[in-house]
Amino acid sequence: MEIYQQILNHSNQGKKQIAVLIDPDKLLNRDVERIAQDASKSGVDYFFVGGSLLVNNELDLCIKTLKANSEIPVILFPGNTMQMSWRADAILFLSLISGRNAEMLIGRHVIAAPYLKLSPLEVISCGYMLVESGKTTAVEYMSNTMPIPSDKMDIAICTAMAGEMLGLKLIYLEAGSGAQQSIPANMIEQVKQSIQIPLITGGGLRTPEKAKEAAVSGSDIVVIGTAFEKNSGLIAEMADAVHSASRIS
Ligand code: 1GP
Repeated sequence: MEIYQQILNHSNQGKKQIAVLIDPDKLLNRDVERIAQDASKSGVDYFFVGGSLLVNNELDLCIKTLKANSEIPVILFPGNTMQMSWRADAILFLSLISGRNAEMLIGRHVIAAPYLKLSPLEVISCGYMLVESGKTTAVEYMSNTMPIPSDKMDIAICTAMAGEMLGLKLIYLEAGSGAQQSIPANMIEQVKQSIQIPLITGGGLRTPEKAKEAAVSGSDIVVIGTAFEKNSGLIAEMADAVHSASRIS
C-alpha cells in the first residue's frame, strides 16, 4: 500500500503513529544502526530523514543502513533540494505555508520537480507550519521566515485550512528540532478540528507523557528525533505512549 494511503487509513481509524526523525549529520552510522534495530522492535511506523543543513554528505549511507536493519518505511524530510535520494520510499514535499518566502513556498519545488518525476519516490505534499517555540530554531533561520506565534490560534487554524484548500495532503505543525517548547496542546486540538487531512506534529518532545499528549490532542503522526540521539532505549516507551493514544474501536 502506498504510504499516504496508510497514513490516511490510520488517521481515519484513530490509530496514532510515531515517526523517528534521523538527522544524518548528528549520528554516527553505528548509532543509525542501533536506532533502526530499536525502532523495529518497538513498532515505530516511519523514519523521517533530513536536517536543516547536512554537512557530511551521509544521507545515502544513512538510508542504506536504515534499510539494512529494518523494514520501516523511510520518508525524506528535506531541509533543502540537495537532500534527495532514490533509496528512500517517499518524500514529504514541504511547502512552508507559515512563511512568506516564495522560495520555500514554491521556488525550490520547481527545481526539484523534474528529479522527483523521474524518481520512484512517492511524493506527498505537505503544508509545513513553523510555530514559535522559545528560541530561534534552525528552520526559522535557514528558511528566513517568521514562525506563527504560539498563542495565535486563529492564524494557525486559518493557515492549516488554507493549506488543505490548496490541495496539500498533510499538515505538519513544527516547533523545530530541539525546541524549548513543543506545540501547545490547544493549538494541536484546534488545528485538528479545522481540517480533514492528517496532522503531523513535532519538535521538543522529550518525554513519553508529552508525546502521548500530542497524540491525544489530535496529532496523527508524532515526530521525535533529538530525544533518541543519545538514548535509543527511549524509543520503545515513546512508541507505546503514542500508540496507546489510539482510539479503540
Ligand atoms: C523536527 O519535529 C522534529 O523536525 C523533531 O524534533 O528533534 O525536537 O524531537 P525533535
